[in-house]
Amino acid sequence: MFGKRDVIVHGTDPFNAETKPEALAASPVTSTDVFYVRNHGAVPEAGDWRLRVGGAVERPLDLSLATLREALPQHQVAATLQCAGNRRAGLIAIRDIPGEAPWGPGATGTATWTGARLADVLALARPRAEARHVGFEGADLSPEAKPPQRFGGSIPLDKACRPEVLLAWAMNGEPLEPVHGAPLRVVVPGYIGARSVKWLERIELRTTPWRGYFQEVVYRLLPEDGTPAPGAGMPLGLVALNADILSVTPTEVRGYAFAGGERFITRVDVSSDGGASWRQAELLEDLGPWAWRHWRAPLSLGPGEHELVVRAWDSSAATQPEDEASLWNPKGYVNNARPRATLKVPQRT
Ligand SMILES: Nc1nc2c(c(=O)[nH]1)N[C@H]1C(S)=C(S)[C@@H](COP(=O)(O)O)O[C@H]1N2
Ligand SMILES: [Mo]
Repeated sequence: MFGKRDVIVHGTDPFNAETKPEALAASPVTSTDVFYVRNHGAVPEAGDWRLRVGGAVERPLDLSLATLREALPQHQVAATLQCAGNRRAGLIAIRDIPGEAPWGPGATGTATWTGARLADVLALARPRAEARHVGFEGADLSPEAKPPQRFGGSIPLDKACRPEVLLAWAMNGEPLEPVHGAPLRVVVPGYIGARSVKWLERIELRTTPWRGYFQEVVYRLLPEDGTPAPGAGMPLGLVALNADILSVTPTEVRGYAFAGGERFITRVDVSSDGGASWRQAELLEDLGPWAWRHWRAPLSLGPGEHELVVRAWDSSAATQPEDEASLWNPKGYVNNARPRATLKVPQRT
């Protein structure tokens, strides 16, 4: 079903599923068949497909996939996608968040994306001087939206012109799967997953950010006492520094750390005494500036109960907040608290 194996399913209509920790730990590049899926409506039927580029441009475009693939240089980027709701379960444990999926650590993953640079397409369309934002609209109709509408969102024009932002038709060297946005999706490294619009059909150059439901009402960080309403709270864009634990044994702890934005991971510390003392973890394979780092630290835990805590640091010298209690928000976004795990090592008999 859905061409996905061995995932934790949070919903079937629409399909939503996260990668199990052991599958994330298996490789710094997440295998496509277990890569998380976040959908807000049904996967659209494949059909005649065109990409239209319009709005504040000198030259509106109507492109076929063949034109995109053949007329423009092809590029690859290893990039981590992370849903703003990743790790929400930790916030729900503080106080319930009805109607939102209890994502664990697996609403994130890293893939190698292949496609054309959005910048190259924009250069053909020639944005007018007043253009400030680039909007993306998918082919999927979301019944969750008020009113029901296609999924969409925008990024600043400055970011859209960066070389890392791709219109991707392949993932991990294979044609993009329907559930991940075939035939074409945006990949915006460093931004929340919601801006990497799947089933892309329309690009709109704008003077203002996207006004649709998925940017004006949701995917916004509300104050603790706030309620979702158009324009309420702050729009999420750049991903915040985050990390989680993927496996623990008495001899080793492993996990991921993702800096987000244009920052990179500089260090990961591990404590096995509840945060009283810290030791540096080893950072594993470096897939480039847009991907997470896996990390590992040896442990030698004797019999008893041990409280593990992890804190990642990024290139702005920021580290993760202490705990979820200080981060709770009504939609349950951006849980980037220090991950914790309790390990009981039995007495040897
Ligand atoms: N058209 C469309 N694009 C979309 C979505 C969607 O529901 N429809 N979900 C977004 C969200 S919230 C995330 S986190 C990522 C997830 O991408 P994936 O399902 O390929 O992992 O896609 C984004 N792009
Ligand atoms: Mo998301």
